Amino acid sequence: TACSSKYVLSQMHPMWQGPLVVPGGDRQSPIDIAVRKTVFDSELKPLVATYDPQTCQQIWNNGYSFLVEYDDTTDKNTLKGGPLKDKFRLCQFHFHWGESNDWGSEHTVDRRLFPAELHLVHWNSDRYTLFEEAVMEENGLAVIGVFLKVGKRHEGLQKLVDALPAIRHKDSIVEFNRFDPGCLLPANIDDYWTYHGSLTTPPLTESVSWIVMKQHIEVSHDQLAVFRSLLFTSAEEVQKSMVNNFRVQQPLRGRTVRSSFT
Ligand code: SG5
Ligand code: ZN
Repeated sequence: TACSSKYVLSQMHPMWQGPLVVPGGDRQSPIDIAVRKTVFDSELKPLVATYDPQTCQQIWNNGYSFLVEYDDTTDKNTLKGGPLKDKFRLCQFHFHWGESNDWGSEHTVDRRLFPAELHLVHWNSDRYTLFEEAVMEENGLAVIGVFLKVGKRHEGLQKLVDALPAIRHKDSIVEFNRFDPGCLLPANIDDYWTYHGSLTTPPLTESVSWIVMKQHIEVSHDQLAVFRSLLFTSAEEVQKSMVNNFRVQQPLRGRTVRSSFT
């Protein structure tokens, strides 16, 4: 199975305290999407994302990124279609970003880096009853990736940006309500790439159907600057800016990246 082999990860990170034994090896994420090597698959359906802003609960700094969490005890936020055979439920979204606008995304397109990347994390609620269960299983998770580019200010994102100063330090949590995650999707969600991969943070399990949007969204330099004002550290520690919270790229190892468009 995907989790049978183990190897020692040598990458160091605030969240990856020392060498860490992780599962897997053959289908890790993130990857570079080499556009000419992607394969068009006419069987790929349009994605159907249905979100209820009322289920938004809180925002927290987990010491690696900030997470906006949703009530996932019922099927109020679902993702279907696309490459997915089952129904998936949103539990949280978060971002990865760089210290400058020249890098920060986890995935790349023809080696092109973006200043940030959004991840909307969903788990398979047809087959599993809890996120924690789905995380360990093949086909347990579906994550939508959206690239952020610097341009004009993103109105939807601003409500989130305004909440960030309250969770500057690691482990801080504040209530956060009525946020529609759909407002962070690009206008065209029918064009995407998809491949089988892993979580990009511990537990790094190879349980993820990745759906990476072709279209990016635009945010302002000032909005990204507020992301960079967050801290990896708690109030007692020497301040360390939360930047460059992305994993290094992983080998494709014979996998195919499919595209929903030509
Ligand atoms: C898992 O992977 C982690 C998230 C982590 C994403 O969903 O969840 C767990 O391990 C809980 C069992 O971590 C948490 O939710 C903290 C408890 O998200 C982050 O750490 C924020 C970057 C990472 O998913 S990803 O592959 O989309 N980057
Ligand atoms: Zn992520």
